[in-house]
Amino acid sequence: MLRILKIGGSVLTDKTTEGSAKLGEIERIAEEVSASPGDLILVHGAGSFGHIHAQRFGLPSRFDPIGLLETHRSVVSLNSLFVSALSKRDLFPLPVHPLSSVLLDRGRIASMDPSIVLEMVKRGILPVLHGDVALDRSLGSGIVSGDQLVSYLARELRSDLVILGTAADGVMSRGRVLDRIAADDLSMIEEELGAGPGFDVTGGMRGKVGELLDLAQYGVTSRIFNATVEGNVEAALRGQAIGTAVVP
Ligand code: IP8
Repeated sequence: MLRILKIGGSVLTDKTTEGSAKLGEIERIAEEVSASPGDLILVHGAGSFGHIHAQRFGLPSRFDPIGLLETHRSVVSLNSLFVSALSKRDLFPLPVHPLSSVLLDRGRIASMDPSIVLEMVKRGILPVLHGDVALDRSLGSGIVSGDQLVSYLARELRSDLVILGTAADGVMSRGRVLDRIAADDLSMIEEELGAGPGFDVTGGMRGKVGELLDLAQYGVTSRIFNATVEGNVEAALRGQAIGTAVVP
């Protein structure tokens, strides 16, 4: 059973302050991942290690090689923190950097070789991808969100479980968490899908729901849950139905 887990940048970092990692949360999540062994691809968001930099350099609308380098370097440093925490638990993680493995076209993944991460999983490795800057063959520079990576990989690799840990309990409407959401419900709740606190260049909850509804078109159900609540990452990895299901 192949699982894909994304942990949002708002869980791992303080999105209001540049480069501030929540080290205790990174350790806790690594621990919860280690408590649910099995085939897994991990993706994480950029949080305050990417969105603030991207905004400063005018990415993705401006092609700025220095901005690409600075933003990438920063996200890689968050990736290294996460990979270190995972490797302490003998999860055999390896970083996979989208900048050098993804080509975008107008902001969407035009090419990426999913067989690399699949081969890692087959060999007992835990691939750890992240939201990143990338080259865009039409626009020059681009940003590939962790959410788009999840949607792409889940579709290409036919993942059995797709779960996104955020700092919210799920998709909210009128103050309560929705059990499920399908494409037809989107117009009803669109106004409520705001951005969370801090900087975000990839659309916050709105971007996330959009990517997962895209994935749902291929018949794949995914879940958005609160990864800041202790025990939830492990429960979601075990297939427990928490948060909001995004359904076909
Ligand atoms: O945090 C964004 O990835 P996300 C990547 O998954 C950058 O949306 C570089 C801002």
